[in-house]
Amino acid sequence: MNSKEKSVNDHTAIDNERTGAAPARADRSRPFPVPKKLAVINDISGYGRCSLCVTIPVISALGVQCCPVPTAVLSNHTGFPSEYKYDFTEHMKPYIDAWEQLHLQFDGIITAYMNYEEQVRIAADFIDRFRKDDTMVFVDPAMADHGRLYRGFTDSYAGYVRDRLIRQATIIKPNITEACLLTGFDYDKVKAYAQEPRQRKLKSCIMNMVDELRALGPTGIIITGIERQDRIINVVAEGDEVRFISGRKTGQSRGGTGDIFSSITAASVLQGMSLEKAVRKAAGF
Ligand code: PXL
Repeated sequence: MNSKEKSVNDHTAIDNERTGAAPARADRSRPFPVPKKLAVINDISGYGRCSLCVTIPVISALGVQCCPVPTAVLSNHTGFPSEYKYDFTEHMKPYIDAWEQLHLQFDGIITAYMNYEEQVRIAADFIDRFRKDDTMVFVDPAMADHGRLYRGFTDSYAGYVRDRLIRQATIIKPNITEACLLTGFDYDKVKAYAQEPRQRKLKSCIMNMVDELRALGPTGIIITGIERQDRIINVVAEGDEVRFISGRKTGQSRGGTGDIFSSITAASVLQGMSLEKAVRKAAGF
């Protein structure tokens, strides 16, 4: 192949990537499956089965192309007593600019673990630049669990995520700690309600929380990890419907559960599954 032919072919490949069109093939009778593309803004934690290390294989296994935007490279997640971290903030902008030069577009965008408010700003800008009319924007606030912020996060981070990301989202997936931080509800009170024999107070409190989150803009709201005796309740709100999905608790909760949950839910919705069914699938994994 001469160099001119090669450059034309390279362009065709880029155009096909961008538009989702099937490349020219000798046999046009067989359909060419073009995977949906999901950009994922998250860190790489080498040890601890979380973030991009689980997101990439899970999304790929579901037949969706995962396109990572790394926020940092860590030796392990911050649930361990210490870690080495290489922050990627200053590289995110040129990395994203390079994608824009190729006119890439995505069927879905997931935002997850970020460390700094500057990264939240970059993620919000990424959504503005890369979303199409029908792009699903899936926001996992990824900042806290079990009533506490992850190490390294400041109290102001929740407000920043709410104003910059939740307002742009199609679907959000806070765990119950993050939902409390985003809405100002008292985590300990919700936890106590969840232990009461009757669920009336718990449900009324969660419904108020859902209303507050819905008022910010997202049409799909998933609140995960409400522990009630030996069960875990996940809440799914879509349109006016709110469902409480209860499943058996299996073993201890581990870091990275949220990333797997987001990956399965987002990839399944992109493949045409209803939000409720996608959440049931993710919860059963
Ligand atoms: O998925 C949660 C997560 C992701 N990335 C890092 C984390 C955590 C949770 O602790 O520390 C670096």
